[in-house]
Formats: sequence, C-alpha cells, structure tokens
Amino acid sequence: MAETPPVAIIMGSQSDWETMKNAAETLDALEIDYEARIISAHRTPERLFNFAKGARDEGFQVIIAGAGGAAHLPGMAASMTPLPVFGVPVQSKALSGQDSLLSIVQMPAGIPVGTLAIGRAGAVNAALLAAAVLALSDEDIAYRLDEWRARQSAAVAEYPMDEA
Ligand code: RP5
Repeated sequence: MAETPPVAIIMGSQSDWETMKNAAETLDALEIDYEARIISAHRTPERLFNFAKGARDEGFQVIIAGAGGAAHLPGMAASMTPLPVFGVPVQSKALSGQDSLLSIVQMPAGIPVGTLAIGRAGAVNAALLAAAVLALSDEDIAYRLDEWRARQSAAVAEYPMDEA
C-alpha cells in the first residue's frame, strides 16, 4: 500500500478545487506529497468524521481545509484531530468570501484553526505554512522552502516598469 503523504488537502466541494489547487501546486513546487479529497461537513458528515478521526493514525501530519459560505469544514475537522489544521476561506459568490472567512476564523478558544486569507493567497500560504511545519523535522523540506523563498525574492524587480 502507498505511504500516506504528510499533507491532506480537503475541501467542501468540487467547486473549491479552483482555489485549493493553488495549495496543491505550491506543494508540488516544494516536492511535498499530498492527498486532495472532497469532504463536505454538510453533505458528507460521515466522510468527515471518518477522515478526521483517523487522520493522525493514517499518517497525515498537517491538514489544509478549504471551504466557502457556511464554512464548517476546517473547524469540524480540527475538533476531531490533534493535527494542525490550516483553514482557507473560499471566495463565495454571495458574499465574496467574507462569510467563509468569518466562519473559519472565529473558532472558540480550545480548538484552533490557523486561518488564512480569502482565496488564492490563502491557499498558497496554507501550503507554505504546512511546509514550514514539516520543515521543523525534515531538513530536505527546510532546504526546499528556503530555496523557494529565495527564488521569490530574486524574482522581484527593484524598479517598476510599464507593463505591455
Ligand atoms: C461549501 O459550500 C463548499 O466548501 C463550497 O465552497 C460551497 C458551495 O458548494 P457547491 O454548492 O458549489 O457544491 O460547502
């Protein structure tokens, strides 16, 4: 059987993938394995229970959870696992993701969800935070994360120019 990857990317709906694939692509760039799954807190609560309850024993180390609207997925996942959970508010159509953000960020004391920005920035940064957690005990990942950041810095021009 294949080894469990360190990161699980879970999302409430297929419609979240457009946002959450930015997390996946960032992990790809860092050569960090992940499993991406659709797990809805509302539509597939048993799938959520089974995943979150078993995630640590299965071998996952970090969970990235993206959801939009009444976004209960990250908080519910965090309630059932001791693993670090990073929540990504997906930009909703009705309220532009403000609903998602507030649903995810306002966790009561005791069950943390590390909440990122709405949309693509949040998905990318969730992957970078996951990498930073893994880098604490994996010097290869630490090296690749340092290199990624150095490349990002090197790509920033010192002076602005007119864009075509
Ligand atoms: C949430 O409802 C999902 O995370 C998604 O962002 C939102 C809308 O889902 P769909 O109606 O597009 O499946 O559970």
